[in-house]
Amino acid sequence: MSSSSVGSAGAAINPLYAALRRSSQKDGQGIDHVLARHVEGASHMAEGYTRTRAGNIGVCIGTSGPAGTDMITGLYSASADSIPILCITGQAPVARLHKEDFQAVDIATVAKPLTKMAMTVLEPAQVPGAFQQAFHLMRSGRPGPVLIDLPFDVQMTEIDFDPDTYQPLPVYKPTATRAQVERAMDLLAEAERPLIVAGGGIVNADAADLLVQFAELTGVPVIPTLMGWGTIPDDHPLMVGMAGLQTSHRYGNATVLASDFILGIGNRWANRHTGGLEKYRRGRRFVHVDIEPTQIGRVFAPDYGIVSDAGAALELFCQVARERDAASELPDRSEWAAECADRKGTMQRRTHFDDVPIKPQRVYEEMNRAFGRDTVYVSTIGLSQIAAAQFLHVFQPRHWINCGQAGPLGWTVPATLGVVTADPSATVVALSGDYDFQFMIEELAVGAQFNLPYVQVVVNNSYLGLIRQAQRGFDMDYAVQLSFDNINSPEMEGYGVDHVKVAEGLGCKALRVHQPDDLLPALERAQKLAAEHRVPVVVEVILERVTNIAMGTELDNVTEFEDLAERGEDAPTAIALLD
Ligand SMILES: Cc1ncc(C[n+]2csc(CCOP(=O)(O)OP(=O)(O)O)c2C)c(N)n1
Ligand SMILES: [Mg+2]
Repeated sequence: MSSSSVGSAGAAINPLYAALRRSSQKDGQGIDHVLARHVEGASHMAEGYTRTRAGNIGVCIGTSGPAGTDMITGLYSASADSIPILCITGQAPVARLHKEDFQAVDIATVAKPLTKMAMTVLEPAQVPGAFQQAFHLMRSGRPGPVLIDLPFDVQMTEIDFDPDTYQPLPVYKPTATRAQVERAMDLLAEAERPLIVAGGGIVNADAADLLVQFAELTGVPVIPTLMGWGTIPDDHPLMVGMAGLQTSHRYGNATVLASDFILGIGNRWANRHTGGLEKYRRGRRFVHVDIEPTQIGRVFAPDYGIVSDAGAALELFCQVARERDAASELPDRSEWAAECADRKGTMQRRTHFDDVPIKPQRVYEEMNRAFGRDTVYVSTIGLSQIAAAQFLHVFQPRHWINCGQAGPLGWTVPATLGVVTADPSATVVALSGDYDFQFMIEELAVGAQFNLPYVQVVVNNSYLGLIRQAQRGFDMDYAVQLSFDNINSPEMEGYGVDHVKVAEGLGCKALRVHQPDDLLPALERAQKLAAEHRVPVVVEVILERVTNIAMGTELDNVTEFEDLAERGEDAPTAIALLD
């Protein structure tokens, strides 16, 4: 089997690169390598690679000193979202570590709080054990990243190691007991308006099918979190919306507020999902299932907690539900589910606007038209990402790939390259605001060099839009503008950076759209260009500079800045059509 690594070379990691080179020459059996243009980019590529398929672990490699510190953001983003990546750094020779050698930073200490293990291997004979432990930890319990730091002389030393008899350590995953699941089912049975909150732990456990089975068996509607989006298809009758302050649906929030019980599985009660806890908790009971014992009770004390891998718990939940169903002991939830479905069918936001410059809502409407059910979306943060979660549709797990907790700008391009590397046959569409795109735009060259085709939508409002909107509360518009007169591209009309020229300069194809009716043809053409040239294709959409996207501070006070949908034609690509 061949596997993939990304990174950027440097003197202190050359011995490892020498071994990689020998490995990659082994005719499809070795480890491939993709050379990143920025080492932070390598760390996000590794994340994208991991997030694409169950069992994947992306490996990012850098030299000593600044390469390690560059990758810290990737370690943060990975640990925050429970994503295993292996980060390998070069280091000064062991005898020089205390002497302030060139580029000898104590990266293991720097990385410690962001990893499950961060280790400078001081003895060459410990190298196999360090890697064995790394994979054991990355895969066990709550998954997360590991950093292994290899001093130059440790890399150079020959040791005895027999790969033929090497055995990975068993992976540890706690499992719910039957008694625990029975107890949770009893609490569920006592509720009148129950919901399941489905988190990213279900994606990590590869257990979306079990979630849907359990929801169908019990008839209990599901609210996916942003990290769990796709665990139940958007058009499933029991998918009743996302809840939260930003990346949420009006009907999702209304349904959470109408509920009297929530079974959270593989979720972490993120503050942008719950909003104020007083409002979120009042009038409802909670059961929390999580793989990490110390997550239970971290945000608030649930009425009942179960420490379990989401998949193992859902197996048991399905089993108990099936038995109770056979004994006619399951409550009928059809009226409550119909009420939730009714909200989904009526509480929609308007997307159909003909304005020029284009309003962002229209972009997502056209993306829904252009891209099919199998599309894998990748995004980071900003008004762009928030609106995407409100308006796009996701039908499968791992088809919304997002750094939910950390949200580092610049993540989208490199993470998407990792996704395409992991699944070259997938239809991949990335979405960036102009600022996110500019943070790590140089990685486009990696896509051009290594033939990693995808469609990169850039919604350009020439603003740090989310921060501009947040500054309304301070009555200011300060240091958030990206606009200037570009002396080389007067056609940008004050929007500043000419993303089309930059993308072309980096070896990609690029289109620019000004008119709403040109969006669909441009998105379709971009897909064709990607397939033809096998490089990233950028679609830059010139947006209205100021559009506020719906958000709030509590589930019941989300401000709607635009008109709501009243007729089907106002939101023609919504899942449940009006009229
Ligand atoms: C590294 C980093 N710095 C700052 C932020 C804070 N931040 C979040 S969104 C945002 C603005 C994003 O602008 P853009 O990508 O153009 O998206 P828009 O909101 O305009 O759609 C900023 C500065 C961040 N998330 N990451
Ligand atoms: Mg912007």
